[in-house]
Amino acid sequence: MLRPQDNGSRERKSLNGLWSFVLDPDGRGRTDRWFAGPLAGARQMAVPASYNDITTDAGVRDHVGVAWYQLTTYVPRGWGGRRIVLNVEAATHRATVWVDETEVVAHEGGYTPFEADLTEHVTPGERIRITIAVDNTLTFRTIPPGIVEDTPHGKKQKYWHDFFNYAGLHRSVWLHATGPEHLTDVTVVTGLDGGTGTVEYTVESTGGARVAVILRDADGNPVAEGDGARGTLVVPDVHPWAPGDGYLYELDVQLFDAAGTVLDRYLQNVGVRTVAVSGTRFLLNGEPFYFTGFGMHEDHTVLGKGHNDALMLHDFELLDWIGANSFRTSHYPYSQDVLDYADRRGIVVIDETAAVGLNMSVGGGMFGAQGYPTYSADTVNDETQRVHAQAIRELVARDKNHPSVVLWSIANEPESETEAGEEYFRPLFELTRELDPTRPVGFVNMMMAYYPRCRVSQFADVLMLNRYYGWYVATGDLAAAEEMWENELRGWAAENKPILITEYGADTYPGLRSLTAEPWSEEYQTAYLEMNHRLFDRIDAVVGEHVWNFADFTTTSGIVRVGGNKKGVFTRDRKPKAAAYALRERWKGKRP
Ligand code: GCB
Repeated sequence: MLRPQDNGSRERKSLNGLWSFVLDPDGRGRTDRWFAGPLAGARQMAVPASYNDITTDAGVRDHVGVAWYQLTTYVPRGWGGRRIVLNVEAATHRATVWVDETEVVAHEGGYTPFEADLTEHVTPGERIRITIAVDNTLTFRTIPPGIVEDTPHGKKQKYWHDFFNYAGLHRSVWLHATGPEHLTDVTVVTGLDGGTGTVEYTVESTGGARVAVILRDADGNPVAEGDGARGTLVVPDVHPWAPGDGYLYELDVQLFDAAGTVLDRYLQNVGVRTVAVSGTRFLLNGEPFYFTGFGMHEDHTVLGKGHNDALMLHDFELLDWIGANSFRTSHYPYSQDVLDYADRRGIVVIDETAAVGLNMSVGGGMFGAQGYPTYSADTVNDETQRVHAQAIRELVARDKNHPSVVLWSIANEPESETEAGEEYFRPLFELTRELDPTRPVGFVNMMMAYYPRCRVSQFADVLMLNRYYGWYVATGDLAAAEEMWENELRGWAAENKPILITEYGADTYPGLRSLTAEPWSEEYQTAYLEMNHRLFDRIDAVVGEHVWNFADFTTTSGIVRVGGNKKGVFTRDRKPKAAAYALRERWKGKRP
């Protein structure tokens, strides 16, 4: 699937704005055919946004089940004879779409795009009614998993991950048009040999029309051309894409009819770079790379997980200010706008699926539900694995061309110390490598699968570890924490793989100060991070540090969360805590 684009051969029309919106707590809408007319009793809802925090109504915030969105719009008059497509960048977690009274598509998975061909169902110049039923329910057959408990006070959604189950149309919705014969996919794989770059391209299209490509540099000058649906372009004196230097070429892909008329066109950004793992080194363009940065969240006041360009730009400015060269899309695929911008800024990305919380023993029920085995016929099972595999397929298909993406993370903190975990993950690693042989693959290991208990890390190219010595373990005792952590880390270091510390952090209440570095104080967060850094600097196999978290974020409520998770180095509204200055000094050499 190609992202909608405006380029002279393709047009797109944004459907962002205010839609009609109504909750469906009893799940009657489908049987009662709510798509067949205007939604009764609807209020307005902003797209893109999570619906949860827009209103003042707890019923909206804590809704479990289906919510209906509806928009009446016009198909542009000039689109006669065109192929007309509806593209939804994200509907969390599952959606069914109708155009007028016709069901046109259904999709599972809250963070990857889907589309429906509307050509047969609409008339250019005429009005259409688009209705999208979005279901936020998490079950053992969804990624991420959850359970809905029927209580005397209504349905309650429980899950094993530590962020609020925001839902809705989180990203843009488009109508777009192409010619009937059109390009369907573009894949690029880049290489470097000294000062020469290569761009191996594969183009897919309907019909058998001729494909030609031109690669242009950032000034628009052609540097290589190719004829045919696949080939390798050679770029002498290449300007590689590198961390901090997001240099992009543009691959202009065109489809021609026999008379040489352009039928379709797609412009694909290309960053020429290589990724490899060698022993304990993570190599970008053949050079050892050390990751500095964060696990992040798409999480903002009012918007929830809704994408917003201004807030995105500000987050990248903060990454730059603090000296972060990278981040992980914890714990789901982020907006395509974020990845496009990371390409452009030269920020390195670890791209993660939404497979979080496949671990029923986390925190002794800290996140709300316990007493289940993780892997069993009734809990995480073959069907869950099938949904997980599909999530990996959609992630790789969406993000394969981003130079910023250097590593796939196929899950966060699953149960990985058991045989069942090993069996569950083996085929998923195989699948990811088959889909993309060019990038390393890993998953994020958690404390309960400490060295040498983990049975899944044998499949990973890179060891990604989340550890909280000094927070969840040896709370407040940094000397003990350092000793325990070092013992474990030295075990992992013997595995001869690069180690990335994907999470380490301490909840910190902004403004709470303490002379003796007490947990929750700003001083403790700084001292905790310093202890970790001393240790990482002693272990050669550590190739990166991602603090948990970039910013405070919303979680489900509970006794270990004070207005959400407070491990942010920035507050939720992006104000620095004291630790931000300490990190800036370490990562950028800048003193406060
Ligand atoms: C973790 C999880 C992350 C949580 C974090 C915490 O290990 O990966 O999602 O938010 O711990 O703060 O407990």
